[in-house]
Amino acid sequence: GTYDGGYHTVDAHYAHMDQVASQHPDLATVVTYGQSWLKQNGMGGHDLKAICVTKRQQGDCQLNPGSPKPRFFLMSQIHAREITTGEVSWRWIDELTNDYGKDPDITKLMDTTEMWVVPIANPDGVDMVAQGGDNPVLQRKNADDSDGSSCGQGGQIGVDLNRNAGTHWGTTGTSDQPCDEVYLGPAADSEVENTALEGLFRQLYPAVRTGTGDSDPSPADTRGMMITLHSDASMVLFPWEYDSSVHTGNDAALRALAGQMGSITGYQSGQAGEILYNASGGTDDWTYDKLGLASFTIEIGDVDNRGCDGFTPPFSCQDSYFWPKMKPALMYAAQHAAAP
Ligand code: 0X9
Ligand code: ZN
Repeated sequence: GTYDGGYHTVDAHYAHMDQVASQHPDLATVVTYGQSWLKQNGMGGHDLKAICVTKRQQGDCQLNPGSPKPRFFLMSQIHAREITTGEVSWRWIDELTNDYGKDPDITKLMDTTEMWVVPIANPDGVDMVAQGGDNPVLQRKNADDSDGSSCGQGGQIGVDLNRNAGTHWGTTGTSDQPCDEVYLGPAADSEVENTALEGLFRQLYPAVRTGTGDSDPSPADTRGMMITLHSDASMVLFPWEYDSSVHTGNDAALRALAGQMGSITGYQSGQAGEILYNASGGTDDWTYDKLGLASFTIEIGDVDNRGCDGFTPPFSCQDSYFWPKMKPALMYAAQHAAAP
């Protein structure tokens, strides 16, 4: 189903992924990588699902880190209310599968690279958003209320999954109050949505980094890139996001790639603390820290003042504005997944 003028529910996203895979069995494979908090606790909820999109040859789209093709990983809606981001993933999946064999750039990309997509990283949260219908509920976090079951007016249950990852956990930009929007959770990686995602990352990418990061000069894994989509600040961000006074050992390469995506989109680029705020425990710091991936947060926004700002812009903005801008940025990124 849809809500608020056309935005897709979790069930609609999952049906879309299954439909693409059955229509293009040589181009798309759906993988279940875990269960949401509500599902694990027998209260409804959802499986956690990814789709691997590539012109499949032997060995492709398998859950092992030895894939012959480089992997470009795109995820969205880890913050449930950032509903533009899931729509961008939807269109990315369609573009890759519909234009294979028609558009030479897509064909080349599909022949050489695996595109992994998790359109809905936080399905329980997205259900809450969609239940508001034409007035979406602005739920950011997941549905884990075990730390504070009633938050009252102005509060919001759940853990901020983008503060919960086990990398410099709890050092900056977090709250330990369960009803706050940036509640970091009771422990690093306490949330199943994150541990399942991290398990998927570990199955897809070899761990090439050893230490904990900070001053580790080893190069980013040249076989992978991860982009997590957020909204709506019009920025391209890269690690370290927990503290912009610390640069990664790959600062020049990450900064150059982010700058390119910034010029394609018109967005600012930098470490979070340079242009937004420091915040620890995010997905991008985790995939850089643990796996050495070239990792980015893209904050989709209305940088051109097209009447498309906020978390719930008019649905027509998706096709008229966001997708035409994001497509070339994602193409550029995916084409550089092999050699960031
Ligand atoms: O605060 C966030 O999690 C992101 N901004 S949002 O308005 N979408 O909530 C920015 C995240 C940047 N990355 C990390 N801090 N790891
Ligand atoms: Zn966000």
